[in-house]
Amino acid sequence: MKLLKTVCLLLIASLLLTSCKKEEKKELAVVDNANIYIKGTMDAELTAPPFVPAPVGNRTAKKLLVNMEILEKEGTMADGVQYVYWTFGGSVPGSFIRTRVGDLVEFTLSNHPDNKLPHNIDLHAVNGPGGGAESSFVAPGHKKTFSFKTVNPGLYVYHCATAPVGMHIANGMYGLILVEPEGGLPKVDKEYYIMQGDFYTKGANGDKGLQSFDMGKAIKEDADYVVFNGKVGALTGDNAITANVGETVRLFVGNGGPNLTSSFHVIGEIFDNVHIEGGTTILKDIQTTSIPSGGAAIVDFKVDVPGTFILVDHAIFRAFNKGALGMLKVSGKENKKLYSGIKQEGIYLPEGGTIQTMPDTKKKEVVTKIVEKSLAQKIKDGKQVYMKTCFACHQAEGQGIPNAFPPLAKSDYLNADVKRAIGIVLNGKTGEITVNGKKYNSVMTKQTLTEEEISDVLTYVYNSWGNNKTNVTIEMVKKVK
Ligand code: HEC
Ligand SMILES: [Cu+2]
Repeated sequence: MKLLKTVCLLLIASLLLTSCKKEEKKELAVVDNANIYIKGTMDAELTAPPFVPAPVGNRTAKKLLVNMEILEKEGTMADGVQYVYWTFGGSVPGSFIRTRVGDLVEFTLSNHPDNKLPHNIDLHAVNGPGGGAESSFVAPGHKKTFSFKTVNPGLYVYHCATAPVGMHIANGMYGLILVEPEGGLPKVDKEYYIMQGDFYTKGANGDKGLQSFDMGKAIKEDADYVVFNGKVGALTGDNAITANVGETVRLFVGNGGPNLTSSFHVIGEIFDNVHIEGGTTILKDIQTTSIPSGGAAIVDFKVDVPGTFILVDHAIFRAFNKGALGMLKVSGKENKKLYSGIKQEGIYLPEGGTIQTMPDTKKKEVVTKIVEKSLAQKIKDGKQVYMKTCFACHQAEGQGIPNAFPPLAKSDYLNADVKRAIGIVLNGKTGEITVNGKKYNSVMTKQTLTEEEISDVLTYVYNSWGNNKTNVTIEMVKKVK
């Protein structure tokens, strides 16, 4: 009996020991990727969606030169609807970057001289402060280079991280970078690049003309458009992605957000493999995969029958009412064993049947009384509004950001005309202005604030940083409105 006990104990001890050793090995593996030897230099191939660069295969790790240009340019959101996109490489999502573990990526980010704003890049594939954001902040007409080693295999989002971050992302500043494992991903027949994004426009969905960004809706997460690849119809009709019966298809799917999580689904297909959240874990036989904002997934499946397969965000109003709908057209021979098509058709008349009506949603008018607060209270409340709403652009001490956001501190422009300042907060501002002798030609979005909040925030601004101490009343705001 005693002998048996000792043997048992020894067995348990050795089991514990070996499991510890395994842990150790795992940790070493990560360190190993950081130490993979690089051999030679090559230019990275970059592609616009829905295409991806050639697979890495079994090439050795290299110094990989990535040259990406930021372009702010007008494009089409939907039929008759224009939007000014901010892009990495001229497309939404930005150019696809394909690397392997151990590559030393030398990244050069150029901000086109015609652009209006500074930008930067945060790549989720980077182990380093801000994912590169801190090293890549670049003004129009400038470029910056930084480098990083790819350590963790997976599919990663990159995005602009310049304040106000949400606005840069909402305007299209995101894309994907793939880090393939040693030896590459398994071979498939077709590969495509798809990325979801939500957009917020001044007008409602479908309102024609050039639409500008709506900060208020973005904060409320009330998207007018939810789309794949930057616009309604980027992947439908003649733009559909294609495959032939019998082929394997891999989709690199990302979600730029800025707000919404995607319930990514292909109608009439089942994903054979899903790299959930773009990582190394593979789930099999998946119907819908959740892709968080700022996340990605790699899905693959074999197409067995011909037809049009619809790609959707299965939060389904987004697909049929806001644009999150794409198409995969598969051609080839039918396979009746897998799918019969219609076998019989007849008429069915059940009893009853009701017509449903929509609930009445008439808005109730809210009447509020004007109550002027004390100056001290207004300054206190105004500071809160400022830190929430204006701070991202005009900065903590109202100093602004050179060449991008004008100063509010000791601003001659501000102090010269209070009505004009109220108008700017109410309606936003574009076009060239001169503040303290420096020219600015940029965009301030309309701020969705109440009259009271506008009177508070401007009173705070006027009573701070050496400005002329104007007390902006609610009455004054009402007059300008
Ligand atoms: C998204 C960034 C952004 C936010 C947020 C923002 N502004 Fe601005 N603001 C700008 C830009 C850009 C301009 C210059 C517009 C131009 O070039 O026509 C500007 C101009 C101004 C001006 C006139 C120029 C000056 O320096 O005196 C005032 C006043 C102003 N903003 C106040 C505010 C206040 C108050 C808030 C918060 C309620 C606010 N802004 C929020 C970007 C922003
Ligand atoms: Cu940006």
